[in-house]
Amino acid sequence: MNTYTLTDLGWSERFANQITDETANLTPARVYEVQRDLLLVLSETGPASLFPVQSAGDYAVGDWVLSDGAKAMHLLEPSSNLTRKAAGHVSYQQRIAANIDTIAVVTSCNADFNVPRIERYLAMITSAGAMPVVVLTKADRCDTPHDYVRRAERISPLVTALAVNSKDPEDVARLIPWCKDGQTLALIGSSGVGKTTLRNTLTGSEAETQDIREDDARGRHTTTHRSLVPTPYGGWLIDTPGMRELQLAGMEDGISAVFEDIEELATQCKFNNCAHMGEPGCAVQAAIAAGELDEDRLERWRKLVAEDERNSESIARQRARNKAFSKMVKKTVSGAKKRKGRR
Ligand SMILES: Nc1nc2c(ncn2[C@@H]2O[C@H](COP(=O)(O)OP(=O)(O)OP(=O)(O)O)[C@@H](O)[C@H]2O)c(=O)[nH]1
Ligand SMILES: [Mg+2]
Repeated sequence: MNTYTLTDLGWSERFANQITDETANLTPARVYEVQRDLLLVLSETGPASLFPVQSAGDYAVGDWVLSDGAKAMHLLEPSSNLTRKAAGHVSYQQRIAANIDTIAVVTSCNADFNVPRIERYLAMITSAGAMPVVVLTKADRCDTPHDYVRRAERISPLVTALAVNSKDPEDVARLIPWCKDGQTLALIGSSGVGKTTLRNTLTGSEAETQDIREDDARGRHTTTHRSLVPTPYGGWLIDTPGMRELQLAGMEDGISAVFEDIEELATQCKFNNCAHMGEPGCAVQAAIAAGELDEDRLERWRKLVAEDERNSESIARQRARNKAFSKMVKKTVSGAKKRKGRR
């Protein structure tokens, strides 16, 4: 692997400002892969592996850490932080990637294209503090790729969408502005949409890709871990495994941004606490009646707001339980030490 300057790696004043007198003797390094008990990092002196001082789940690909040569002693506050509620019946927020400037929602011009899912991703990306783009792959397999571009851009003014054949370097070159000169671009989306194919075309790598199932266009979860790789344009790319489950938590601001039209209408309702369920003077229902707002979109907004609230509450409850438990453990341990001391 080449060596890079800190600027090449995406370092900025924002991170430099977090260095204190106590940490001034440590070396900045950027995480390119999080393994179970090890962080793989890049610094000005080249690649290295570091032991995490916190649990591995506290780190994400793209993070900046300060290293003493063997351990990641300090984790710097990221400029953007992509998370989701961890999959399954657990209540915590899982970190996916950090310090990403732009996140591409990758979906295909086929049965994978799904407006509710794109809305979810957009809320996640906006809450993460990154800029979203929608990349519509497999344009070469579709007669009307521009219909997909229009449908994606209609979702929100936040969306810039482009249709590409992921195997065509000329098409894929349209992504270069987001992954050049120290900029980081992450690719997220379902399995089989062509994230790794885009990565291979952009970076000239040969990471494994696999055909999708013919019947329902679903992928086979070929990529199994997240990694930060250099592009030939002086920037960085994060390829991710296709996500099976995508639940929101703590993303109220992202939902508001994606559904700004509804939230704006809601400010014009007669009652502050209008539930838009048929109250008099409801601007949201009036917009539906006038054909200016899609009723399904209102339902999707309600669903995401409720899901985000539910998950945020269960995460807060779990945190409180963990805190109470560790307090109890500390008390028991210190009680035992005191008793031992008295003997
Ligand atoms: N014709 C065509 N095929 C594509 C395009 N993009 C991806 N493919 C094919 O779609 C299949 C899946 O692509 P991958 O790049 O493995 O998909 P992925 O998003 O990385 O999938 P996971 O790693 O499972 O999350 C492969 O057979 C690719 O060759 C495209 O734009 N056009
Ligand atoms: Mg892949």
